[in-house]
Amino acid sequence: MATKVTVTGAAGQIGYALLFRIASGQLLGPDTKVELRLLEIEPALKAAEGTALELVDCAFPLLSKIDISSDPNEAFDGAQVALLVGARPRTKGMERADLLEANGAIFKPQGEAINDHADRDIRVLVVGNPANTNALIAMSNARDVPAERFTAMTRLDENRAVAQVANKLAVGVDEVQDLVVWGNHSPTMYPDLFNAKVGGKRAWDVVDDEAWVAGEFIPRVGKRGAEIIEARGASSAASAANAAIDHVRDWMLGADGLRSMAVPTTGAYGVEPGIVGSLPVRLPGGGVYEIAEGLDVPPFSQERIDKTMGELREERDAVVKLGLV
Ligand code: NAX
Repeated sequence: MATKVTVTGAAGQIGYALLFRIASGQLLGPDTKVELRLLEIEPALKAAEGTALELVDCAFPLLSKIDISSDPNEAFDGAQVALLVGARPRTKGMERADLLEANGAIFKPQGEAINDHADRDIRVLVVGNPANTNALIAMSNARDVPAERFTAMTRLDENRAVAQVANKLAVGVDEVQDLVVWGNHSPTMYPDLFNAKVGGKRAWDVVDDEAWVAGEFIPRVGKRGAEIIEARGASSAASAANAAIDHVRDWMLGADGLRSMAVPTTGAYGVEPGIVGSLPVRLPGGGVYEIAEGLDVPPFSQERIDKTMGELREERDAVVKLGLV
C-alpha cells in the first residue's frame, strides 16, 4: 500500500523542488510507494496540474497516484504524512498581527481538515512561515490528533549552521555533528556550538572565537534567508525542500545524534509548555522524536534561548487574542 503524502503550496517554488524528491523515494525510502495529494488555492491549480504532468513524465516507480485539489478536506483525506508549505507571505507594511491572522485563515481550516479526515497516525511538518506559530495554529485546531504529531522546520537553519562551521574550520560538513538550533525560525534563532561537536570535540572549543560566534556566525545563520533573497532575487527553495526531506526522512526512518525540530514544548529546559519551539531531539525512527534532555546550557546560550522562545510566546499570545488557537 502506498503512503499518502499531502503537500500544500504544491505549485510554489519549494513545492517544485520538493515533489520530485518525494516521488523518487528520498522522503520515505526506496521501499515505500507514495501517493501524492497536492493542495493549492484555485488560481494556482493549473500550475499544480503542470507540475503533476512533469511528475508523470518522470515515470517514478514509487509514485502510484497524484491527486490535486483546492479543498483541504479532500487533500488531507487519509493523509499519513503532510508537508504544509503554502502560506501567506508578509507584504510591505503588514504588521505581525495581520500576518498571523492571514495565516490563521490558512492553518486553522487545515488543522480542522487534518483532525476530521487524516489518518489517525499522521505526521505533520509545517514549512510555511511563520512556521512555528502556523504549526501551533494547525495543532490547536486538530484536537483529536496528538500534539506531538505536529512539527515545524528548523532543519534548514541547522544545515546552514553546519555549513558555516565547516567552512570556518575548513573541515567536511560530516565532521560537524549535533548542531542544534533552538527557538523560532526567525532571525532570533540560536544555533548552539556548546553541544555541537567537530571531530568529536566541543565545537565551541574548536572554533575558539567568541567574537566570530556572537558577531558573525549567529547573525549570519539567522539572516541567511535574506542573504539568499538578495543574491538570488527569490527566497530559498531547493535548500528549503532539501531540509524538509531531511526533517521528515529522519523522523520516519531514524537518524543518529541530535537534530533540530520545532516541536510542542513540554517544559523541558524551562521553556513554557504550549508553544512550538525548536529543541534538540533524538530520532529513533518510526515517526517518533524524543526531546534530548540534560544538554549544557551556559549563560551565553540561556540568554539567547530565552529571547527566541520569548518571541514565540508573544506570537502565541497574539494568536490566542485573535481566537486562532
Ligand atoms: P511560493 O510563494 O513560491 O509558493 C507558495 C504556494 O502556496 C503558492 O503556490 C500559493 O498558491 C500556495 N498557497 C497559498 N495559500 C495556500 C493555501 N491556503 N492552501 C494551499 N496552498 C496555498 O513560496 P515558497 O517559496 O514555495 O515558500 C513557501 C513557504 O515556505 C513560505 O511561507 C516561506 O516563507 C516558507 N519558508 C520556510 C522556510 C523554513 O525554514 N521554515 C525556509 C524557506 C521558506 O522561506
